[in-house]
Amino acid sequence: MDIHWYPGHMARTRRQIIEDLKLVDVVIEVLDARIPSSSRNPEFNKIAGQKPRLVVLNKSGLAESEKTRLWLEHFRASGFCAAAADALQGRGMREIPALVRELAAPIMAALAASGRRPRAPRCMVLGIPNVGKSLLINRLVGRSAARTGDKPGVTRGRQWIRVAGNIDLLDTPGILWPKLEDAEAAFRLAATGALKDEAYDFYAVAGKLVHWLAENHPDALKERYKLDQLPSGQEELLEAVGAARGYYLSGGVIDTIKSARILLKEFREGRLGRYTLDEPPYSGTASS
Ligand SMILES: Nc1nc2c(ncn2[C@@H]2O[C@H](COP(=O)(O)OP(=O)(O)OP(=O)(O)O)[C@@H](O)[C@H]2O)c(=O)[nH]1
Ligand SMILES: [Mg+2]
Repeated sequence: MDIHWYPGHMARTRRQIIEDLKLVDVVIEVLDARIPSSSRNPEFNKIAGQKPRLVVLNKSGLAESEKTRLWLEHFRASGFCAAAADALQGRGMREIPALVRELAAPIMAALAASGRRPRAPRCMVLGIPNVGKSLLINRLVGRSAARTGDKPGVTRGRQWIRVAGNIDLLDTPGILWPKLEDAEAAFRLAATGALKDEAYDFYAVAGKLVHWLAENHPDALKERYKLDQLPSGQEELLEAVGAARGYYLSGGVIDTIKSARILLKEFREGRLGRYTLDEPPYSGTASS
């Protein structure tokens, strides 16, 4: 799978983030609950490692609950404060400001002790593209303060937003890291929608995905597309989906490109079921 995924603006954003980190007390690292490990930017530990951090597993409504629980356990065992959320469903929204305030409390206390004027805790929201940073912020503030969208790269510049109850949140554009060595992680990022369309071969990703579903969750695939049996190859599976849905080109040829697009879209929307693609490490034993 050929992935070109480090456009110049990400390098600029990364520099801006490093600059802005000096201004904030706490970092919220938003991960995709379907891929808590693949959606982790390994650079964040380097650039934000010193700040108190809350790890939020967002889109948890699209992930397997038990695996989300195990992932939370893993992050906590690794020393992070961690919470699950679903910004679309509005779940987990009360817990986050409370945890941010808790993490910021020692800094606020130190400020007060040094006689400085009290101010709201400042919190940067970090994460790879499309994990729901901006929607999470909107949910926390209870209005559409930040622009959101169902594709990566919606937030272009930084933006401060104040939450009622006194936290200042900094929305940031999603960034990836320059080199992706792990092809499996690249596939999971593409399948869940973290990469721009131009950055990957959607047909190859849909092919791999339909094959993964056929191997691991055949009943979900059969039920969604009303298939009695599943052929074995990727191409044949996309053909079966296209035939079942009536995606034909002139001459009776099945439009497998359309099948691929629809399959990816429906998978991302959770219409094929809730899946956690990254297996949680054994609880309590893993390092960060
Ligand atoms: N199902 C589900 N969808 C979500 C959730 N959070 C965000 N989304 C959707 O995911 C898409 C991306 O949301 P954004 O908030 O724009 O993502 P972002 O992280 O700000 O993305 P960039 O600005 O591109 O880095 C939108 O279509 C949201 O509606 C969630 O918790 N559950
Ligand atoms: Mg955004």
